[in-house]
Amino acid sequence: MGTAVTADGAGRRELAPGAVHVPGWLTMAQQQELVAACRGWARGPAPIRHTKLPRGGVMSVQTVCIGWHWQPYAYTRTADDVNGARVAPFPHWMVELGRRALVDAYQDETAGDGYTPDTALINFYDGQAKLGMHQDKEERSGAPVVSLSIGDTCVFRFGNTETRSKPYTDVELVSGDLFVFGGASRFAYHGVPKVYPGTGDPATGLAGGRLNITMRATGLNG
Ligand code: MD3
Ligand code: FE
Repeated sequence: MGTAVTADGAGRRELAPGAVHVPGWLTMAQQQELVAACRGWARGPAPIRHTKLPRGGVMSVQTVCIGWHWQPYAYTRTADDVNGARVAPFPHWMVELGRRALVDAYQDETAGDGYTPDTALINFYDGQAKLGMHQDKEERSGAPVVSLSIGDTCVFRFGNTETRSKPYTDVELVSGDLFVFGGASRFAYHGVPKVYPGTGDPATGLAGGRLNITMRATGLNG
């Protein structure tokens, strides 16, 4: 077929060096627990909001952060563009989930050793929300990003490290999917051009919309 994208028996796919998609990684029980945890963080201490952009717009996606608060284009401990509150701590159980994600994505028992994510951006997409092509480069660390998807299916667009345009690969992300972005893929452009409303299973606890959790290591102290 001449394609660089291959799947093994478990459905792992390496889209590009370091970029691994593991469909169906989360159990329904794990998805339910994550939805409940995110619902709590969405209420506070810094409530979920449409992030304000520097030129006066707002993002269509709604975001709440834990560990560190991100706003364009810096991390702080307090949500200065929301209510000034210190964000919720990054829980150790999520560090452990991130480490297991690296072990499974890279099929290497040692891949999670030394991985200590200290922030997560939790994005909520209603039917209209999308995320334009961007790079995540506020982190002072090349450690992998771990992405977990729950709820409605979306189109995830994985690009290249040079430009926000082609070449890119479109992948459907379904509830329960894991995606790890490490190595050469860590600073690639990516975005979410489309969410398919009504495709999620309400049994997750999400009646509608899409939840995405991305764990990162900021490389910051304090
Ligand atoms: C590749 N979130 O929060 S997850 C973001 O589905 C973000 O909400 C999308 O892009 C979402 O910044 C995509 C996949 C993802 C997240 C971070 C990455 C891919 C990435 C950072 C570097 C490279
Ligand atoms: Fe991103």
